[in-house]
Amino acid sequence: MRSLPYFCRGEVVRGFGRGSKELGIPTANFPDSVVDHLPGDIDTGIYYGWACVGHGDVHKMVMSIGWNPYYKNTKKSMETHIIHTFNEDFYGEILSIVIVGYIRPEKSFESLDSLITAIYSDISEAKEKLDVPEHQCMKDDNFFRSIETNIMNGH
Ligand code: ADP
Ligand code: RBF
Ligand code: MG
Repeated sequence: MRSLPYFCRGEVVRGFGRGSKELGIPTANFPDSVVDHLPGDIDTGIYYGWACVGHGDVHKMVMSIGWNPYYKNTKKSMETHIIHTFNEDFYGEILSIVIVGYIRPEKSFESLDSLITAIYSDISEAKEKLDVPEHQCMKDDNFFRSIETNIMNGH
């Protein structure tokens, strides 16, 4: 995928509310405007990278891009699970992410439990892969430190 690393940011909007309630794994959803801007060579699937909420710290993340075949969604979504415990929800805040690598395609599962097990395995894989120096340096990218300037300049 030639477009990786892929940097983007956008407001955190409401999804179906299933992430935390049904799976115990909250995912911050991007609006359609961000989803529609994805380059054509970024396929649907599960990815890992770095994420930051507003001016906060940069954390590891895993994300799902696509139609969530287990739920048969009709709208493509980009959902980020930040590997960090937040005390409060952050709907309406600006989420900045960089996608650095691909894990697997989206799948449908026999049960909710097997979907949850797959997501936990994605989280461990992401944690491990993001520790290599090539990916660690992305965490310190200026993109995460100059949010106002970047927004003013339309990036
Ligand atoms: P929705 O369907 O509205 O996206 P979720 O159940 O997926 O609902 O919950 C997502 C919301 O949970 C996020 O928008 C954010 O405000 C909050 N949240 C709390 N902790 C996290 C986290 N570690 N990663 C992502 N979102 C989180
Ligand atoms: N949904 C699927 O239907 N199939 C998947 O393989 C799948 N993998 C996911 C992997 C990760 C790391 C995350 C964060 C989500 C994944 N989801 C998948 C999306 C999940 O169904 C979705 O987050 C919830 O439905 C809440 O919107
Ligand atoms: Mg969500």
